[in-house]
This record gives sequence, structure tokens and C-alpha cells, in this order.
Amino acid sequence: MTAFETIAGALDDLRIEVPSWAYGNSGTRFKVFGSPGTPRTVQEKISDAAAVHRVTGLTPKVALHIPWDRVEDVDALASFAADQGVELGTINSNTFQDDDFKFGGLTHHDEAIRRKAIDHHLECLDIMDRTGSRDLKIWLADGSNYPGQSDMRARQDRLADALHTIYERLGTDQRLVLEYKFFEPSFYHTDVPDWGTALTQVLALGEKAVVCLDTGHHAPGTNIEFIVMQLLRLGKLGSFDFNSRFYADDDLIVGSADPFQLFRIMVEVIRGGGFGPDADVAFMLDQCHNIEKKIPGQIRSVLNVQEMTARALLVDRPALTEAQEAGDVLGAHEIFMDAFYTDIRADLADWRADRGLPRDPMRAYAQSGYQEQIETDRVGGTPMSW
Ligand code: PSV
Ligand code: MN
Ligand code: MN
Repeated sequence: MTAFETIAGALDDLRIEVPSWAYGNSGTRFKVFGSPGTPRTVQEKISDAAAVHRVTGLTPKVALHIPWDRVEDVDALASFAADQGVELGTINSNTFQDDDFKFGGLTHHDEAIRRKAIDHHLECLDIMDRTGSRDLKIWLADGSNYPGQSDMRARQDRLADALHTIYERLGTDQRLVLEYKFFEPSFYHTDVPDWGTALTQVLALGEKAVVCLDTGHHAPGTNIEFIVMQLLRLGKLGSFDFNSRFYADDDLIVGSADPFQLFRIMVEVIRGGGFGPDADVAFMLDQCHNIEKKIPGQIRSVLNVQEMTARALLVDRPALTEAQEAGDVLGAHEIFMDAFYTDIRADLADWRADRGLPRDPMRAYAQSGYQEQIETDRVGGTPMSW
């Protein structure tokens, strides 16, 4: 048996949720480039997500962002998704685009605005009841730009209260997933800037509250796999938002900037029991394809996650433990690096063929005619941004 054959079955457990917003036009504060074929409706975003699933077999769920995605008839949308071969997944709340939330939402000093932010989350939960989604993912833009601008302590207390109200409304199988980010759009302080704060807040809520780790949300040089290890150790790693970054929250294709980091993260996920049939860590992409085509950008991303997961599964654990316990520094490092450097691209092509999937999903998509079709069909209407 080859080394790959020993891990081939485990790869069947990999599922990666794709974000609806990855298919809309996106950009920076300098320019949002339009691209032909951009979805004009949430249904068209879901169709594009289904195109990713058809060629990869890896993305059965699409995450929605409310109200970026205007969901008028939840049941109809869920059955539309099912017809396309995918399901609606995580629901992401959004309290960062309404003028009322200029100074915060769940942390706002004005009770009426805080209530509005809470109510938005309760509406998201109503949607989740209909879609059967498990996770309500909360990322807050809340913070301040200038020292003295706001009372950081009071905001933290208000956040705890607001999250408590939302938590109380969760159904039995639903989870509150709190995402942290060290800066942006707030530039002085952010109310949930780091995993310590996210963990503190979710611990106060209860077992259905967990943390989301977005790989782009740390200061440069942060050892992200250490955070993965610690959150898993505490049973509090709920989900990942995968993407790559060179500088800040760049939202580039996961595994493009630093495949080795993605490998190291997956090694800790596997080591900590976060991957496998009984694991409940959700793998998601959170990316924007500003200049590349969006559907191939998503296909490339999930293939990168698959490839690094496979390489991480190849780590020879017993040999690694033996070397670690013998104090064999370079021996242990070599075992780790051997797995990282193993080229398994041909094995993965065979793995796909065995499962009735195209050997080369990028090429299969390019040859499917889908891209030409949407570029021809989707004229008129307003292409969606994010
Ligand atoms: C914020 O930067 C973030 O990572 C959150 O997950 C948002 O919901 C998402 O980006 C929107 O792109
Ligand atoms: Mn994110
Ligand atoms: Mn982000």
C-alpha cells in the first residue's frame, strides 16, 4: 500500500463551505472591477457555487450573508439550492452596512440601536430554522478609531449582554460562532480583536457558542496553528474562514500566499480531532476574487485545502512522536517536512477518478461551457457586489 492509499479514505470526510459573496463583484476602496457573468441574484450565486461542487465534489454547502443576500422566500431558496445539488449552510449576520451602526451594533451605547442589531440576529435565526442551518456566524465591525472615543469596557459588557440574548434564542442544534479580527474597519480598537476575547465571550455563553478563526485576521507573524491547537484543546474551535494574506485581511485564494502555513494548520486540526466523521469544525472559504474569475478562483481554493489536508494526513504520527520524545529535533522536523513535500497531485487525480469526479477540476470547469454560458446569459440587471 502506498502512503497515499492509507489516507485516501480519510479524505472523503473533507467538506468545504463556499461563501455566496465570493461570486459577486468585489474589490478594494480604490476600485471594484466588474466581470462578465457576475450573478444578479442570490439564486445565480447559488448556481455558481453548485458549479464548484460539480467538478470538485467538495462543496455541498453555500454560506449566505444577510442582508447582502436578500432572502425573500427561504423555503423556495432552499429548494432552489437543492435542485442545483447544494444546501444552504452557515448564515452570516451583517451589522456593518447600515448607517445606524456607524458607532457599533451589539456594542452600541444607544439601546435602540443595540436592540436593532440583536433583532437582526434573531431574524437570521428565523432563517436558519427554515434552512436547517447549524451555524450563525457573527463578525462585528464594532470598534473605534481614536483613543478616548468610546468606553471599551462598557462596550465589552454590552456585547456580553447582547450575545447572551441571541444565544438564548438558539435552537437545540444551532451554534453561535463568534469571529475575531484584529483591525479594520476600526483602526484604534476593535471589540472582538483576538481569539482571547472571542473565547472569553463564548465561554460565558455556553457550549453552543464557539469561535471562528479567519486565517486573515491576525497580526503578521502570528502562529495561527498554535491558536488552532489551543481552541481545539478547549473544544471551542467552531469554524474556519480560509483565505490567504500577504499584508492584512487580503482575502486571497487560500494556500496561495503560504501553502506551508495551511499545511501546518491542517496538521493541528487533524492532531486535535478537528477533522473526521465525528468532528464538528466547519471549513469555510471567506475570499474575494477581485481580479481573477470567481468560479475558477473558488475551485482552486478548495483544491488547495484538499491538497494540504492530504499532505497533513501523511504525517507519520508514531514516528514523529518517537522522534519528539527522543529529543531528536532535526529528525522530528524532517518527518514533518517529508509530509509537506510529498507531491500527491497524481494520487489526487486518481482519487477523483475513483469517485466519478474529473481528474482535473480546473480544466473540467474550463471545458464545461458554464463560464461562457453565464457571460452570455447574464446581461441586464445589476451585477451583485459581494
Ligand atoms: C470580515 O473581514 C470578514 O472576514 C467577516 O467574516 C465578514 O463576514 C466577511 O469578512 C465578509 O467578507
Ligand atoms: Mn471572515
Ligand atoms: Mn475578513
